[in-house]
Amino acid sequence: MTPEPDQTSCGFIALVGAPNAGKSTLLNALVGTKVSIVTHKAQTTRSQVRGVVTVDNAQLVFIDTPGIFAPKRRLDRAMVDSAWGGAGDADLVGFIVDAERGLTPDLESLLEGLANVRHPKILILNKVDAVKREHLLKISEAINEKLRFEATFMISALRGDGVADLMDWCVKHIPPGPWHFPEDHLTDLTMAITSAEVTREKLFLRIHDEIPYNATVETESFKIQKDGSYRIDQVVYVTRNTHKKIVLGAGGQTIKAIGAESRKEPDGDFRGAGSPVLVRQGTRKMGR
Ligand SMILES: Nc1nc2c(ncn2[C@@H]2O[C@H](COP(=O)(O)OP(=O)(O)OP(=O)(O)O)[C@@H](O)[C@H]2O)c(=O)[nH]1
Ligand SMILES: [Mg+2]
Repeated sequence: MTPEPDQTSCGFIALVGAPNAGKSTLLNALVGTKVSIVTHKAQTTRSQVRGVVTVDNAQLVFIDTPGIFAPKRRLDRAMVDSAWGGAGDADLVGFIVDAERGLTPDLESLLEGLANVRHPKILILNKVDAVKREHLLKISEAINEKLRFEATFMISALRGDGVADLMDWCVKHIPPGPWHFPEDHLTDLTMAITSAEVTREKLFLRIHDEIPYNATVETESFKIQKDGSYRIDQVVYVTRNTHKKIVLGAGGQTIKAIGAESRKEPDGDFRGAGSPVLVRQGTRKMGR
């Protein structure tokens, strides 16, 4: 039963950090299902993705954000602005650091930016599965010397280690207030957007160099069929004709494989009967 609004708490917690730190992996671990796409490549996430966790009387809205880096292109600027915007809107800011990389000069400048964000911050050292403990303690000390954090967590988003402790801490530190989403809500993204994101993930995994960074995926139609499967028509927009040829592959093999992989998502939500993916050359607003 949903508790009375005067007995509930609700908090927005932004997950910010350098590209590839594991923010999206952490969001998925917190929510318990895949809501944000993940690849081994930096700059996968292009705009904010909210993941909702409702435990007892508390609702936690985690905001996955694009990695923060020195922007070069217009899209880069939009991505970085979106990340800082996420931090500015939140009740709590989780700063995710790839412990394998440690305190790099890029991270130092990110910390300087973070100092301007007024909300309480927590430090989340991720990828502890790949780092020796003494090294972790050194990084933690060095970062805590630079900026005040309310708490430090050492986690492996990939394995789930430390994620429950982080969640418990957040539950205890969010303000009282009414919930923003229904109890069973997991994300603010529609299935049309999530399915386009999944295809973009497969594009990132299969196509190399700059092509996926310049590509956008759009769901043109999303229909539930009589047998319960989905029919999803999508278009991949690329900026150059040469890119179109590469994304299509010889005889359309590459795009066919991308479509097949998208339909194999573990949750099975996007398994469509036909679900063709088209490739067009043209420009599109690149939000995601
Ligand atoms: N070993 C290890 N790898 C991890 C862990 N968490 C994430 N990764 C890997 O790090 C890579 C980047 O993960 P993402 O979750 O996409 O990182 P991100 O911070 O969202 O990256 P952007 O969206 O590009 O900013 C992927 O290959 C993940 O599998 C972890 O705890 N341990
Ligand atoms: Mg991401």
